[in-house]
Formats: sequence, C-alpha cells, structure tokens
Amino acid sequence: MPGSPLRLAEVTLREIELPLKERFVISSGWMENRRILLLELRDDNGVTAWSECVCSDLPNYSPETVDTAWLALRRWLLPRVLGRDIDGPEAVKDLLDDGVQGHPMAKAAIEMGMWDLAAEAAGIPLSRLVGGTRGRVPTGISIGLQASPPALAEKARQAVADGYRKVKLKISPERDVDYVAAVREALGPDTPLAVDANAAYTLEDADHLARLDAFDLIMIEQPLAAGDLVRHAQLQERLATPVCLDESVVDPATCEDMLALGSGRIVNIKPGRVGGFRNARRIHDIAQRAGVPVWCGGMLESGIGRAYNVALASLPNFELPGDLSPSARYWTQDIVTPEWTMDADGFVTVPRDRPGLGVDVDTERVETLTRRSETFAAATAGVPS
Ligand code: OSB
Ligand code: MG
Repeated sequence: MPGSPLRLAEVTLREIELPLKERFVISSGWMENRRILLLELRDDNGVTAWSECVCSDLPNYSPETVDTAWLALRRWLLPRVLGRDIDGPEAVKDLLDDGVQGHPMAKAAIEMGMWDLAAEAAGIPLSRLVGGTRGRVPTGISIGLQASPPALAEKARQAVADGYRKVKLKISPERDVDYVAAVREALGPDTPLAVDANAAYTLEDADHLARLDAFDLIMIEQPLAAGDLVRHAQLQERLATPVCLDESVVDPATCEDMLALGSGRIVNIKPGRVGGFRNARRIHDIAQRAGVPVWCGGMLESGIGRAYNVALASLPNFELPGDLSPSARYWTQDIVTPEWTMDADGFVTVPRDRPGLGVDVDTERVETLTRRSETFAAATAGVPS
C-alpha cells in the first residue's frame, strides 16, 4: 500500500432521509422513505472521505438496521480506529473484528471509507486502488414485486428499452411462475432474465421452483434462508437454473463453503454485506479461481454507496451486470454531483480521471436532509506525535 499510515482524526455519523421515487417491495419487506446512514471521515492531514452504511430501517434483509449500526459504530467500532496508526485499508477489518462479532455493514462503512481515504491521500481513483480494470460496468435492474403479471411485464419492457443488460425480478411464493412467464413472454427469449426470492422458500418448494427452469433464467438468487448452504446444494441438484447466493455469503469462508458444497454457481457480492472491500475482494478472488462469475448487488444506495459499488464492479471477475441503476431510477435528486447515469447500451462509466470516489458530495443537500448527526474525535486529534 502506498504512502504513510492512515490515522483517523474525526468521524461524523449522519442519518439522512431520502424518499425513493417509488416504494420497493421484496418478499421480506419494503422500503419507501430511505433512512440512510452516512459517515464523513477525516484523517490527521485534513483529507476527508464519505461512506455509506447500507443497512435499512428494518431487519428484514439482514439483522442490522440503521439504529443498530449507529449504536455499534459509536460504542464499539469507532473507538477501535480513531486516532490509531493503521498500516492501510487492508488492516482495518482486523481492528474492527477484535472483540466485536457481527455488524458487518457497520464495519464496512468504516472500512470502505478508509479505502477511499487512502485513495484520496494517494491521489488515485478508488477503482484503481482496489484493482479495478474496467472503464465501464454493465448494469442490470432489480424490479420489486408488482401487483400483477402485466404490470411487471410492462416495467420489464421499459427496463429493456432503457438499455439495461439484465432484468432481475423479485419473486415470492405468491408471485412467481405466472409473473416470470408474463415477463419472458413480453421480452422474448434473448433478454438476460433473473429472479431474486430473498429467502422466501424452503426445500419443500423444490418441485415448484423447478417450474422456473422453463424460462431460461440466468439465475435464481437466494431461494432459501441465509444459513441453508446444505439445503441450497440439495436444491441446486434439482434445478437446471443456476442458484446465486446473496444473503448466505457473509465472508470468504461462506463463499468457500458454498463452492465446496455446490450450493450455487454464481455469487452476488455486496461489499456492505461482507464487511467491506477486503472481504469483497477476497470473495471475488476465490470465485475467480473456481471459475464462478460474480456480480455486484445493490442496497438502494445513494450516490455515495453507489460510487463504492461501481469501483468494486470494475474488478475483472464481475462478469455479470450488477444492480447498479443510475441515480434517477431511485431519487428525484441524488446527493452527489454529477449524478450516476447509464448510457443507452446499459453501462455505467467508472470514474478514472480523478482521485477517490469520482463524484462530489452535495454537502448542502446532505445538510438539508439530515435528521441527526454526531461527531467523534480521536483523543489526540491534531496533536503532533
Ligand atoms: O436482495 O438484492 C437484494 C434491495 C434491498 C435489499 C435487498 C436487495 C435489494 C435489491 C436492490 O435487489 C438492487 C438495487 O440496489 O437496485
Ligand atoms: Mg438479493
């Protein structure tokens, strides 16, 4: 890692409220007014970086929430890193894991912010620091549960017209085969189509899920519960469609277990879910060695979290389109400039001509949207040693 050690002088936690243009419904819950936890990190030299904690308001996707992350950050995680000499971003995760189980999204918010601080300090783009090789990344859309098969088919048709290179449909036991059939019929045989169940099924549903094999899906994402690696392997044996794991893969070890057991053939990597970029990169490498493609998932991030996802998705084994929709799909106005856009071919450009995230945070807008904030400083901040 280039340069001198990192030392965090100050971190501000902020909760903002950013309304989604449209309610986003998945099998386990829904989101409408996004509560977003942002971190502003400052090092000893006054270099700053923004990061985003990707938890939601409710613990439906994972046990963490905005409120648990705020608590974990202020009480246990920030005290482990503030004011310490840290060799580089690779070293952050071990400090955060020392005596603290779980809380991967809270940890990732610090860890990823430290990657950006290191990129800013070195004067290079974040994508370069993490080892990205792509100049643009293919983009897919994740469409929430809809009221009827025709309503879903219409959304899917619009997404293809917009240029998206993959269409992912949320499914649930009440809304699956008929919905997927309507979309496949509307889009024709060639559009890359996937489904995501967010853990809504059990192994008892294997015969039912096998009906989805008729639609030539590129994957079925997370059909069973997060801990069900063995059951996913049993299910995969009964399906022609590749299983992709999201909630189940929480660290490099669970990715190795998935591959050893045959629990799936594709990995969704969300850096927040796996505790940050160090783990995300390790999972990328493990999958690459196994010949298993990965893609970058999304958590309805603001433009700040999206910058990290775009940087990560520029790594070479991110072969499938990521859930990296442009800002305008989610928000009336994002909190970064320029906003994230997608070209007519369905690619998002990786910013490679400026240091760090490649976008500016609209601090005035963030201030207006802020519901609470709290600043934590190192005891020795500013004192030369
Ligand atoms: O399972 O991938 C998921 C959003 C919130 C929680 C879980 C998931 C999702 C998405 C959104 O699919 C994808 C996006 O950010 O566009
Ligand atoms: Mg998912």
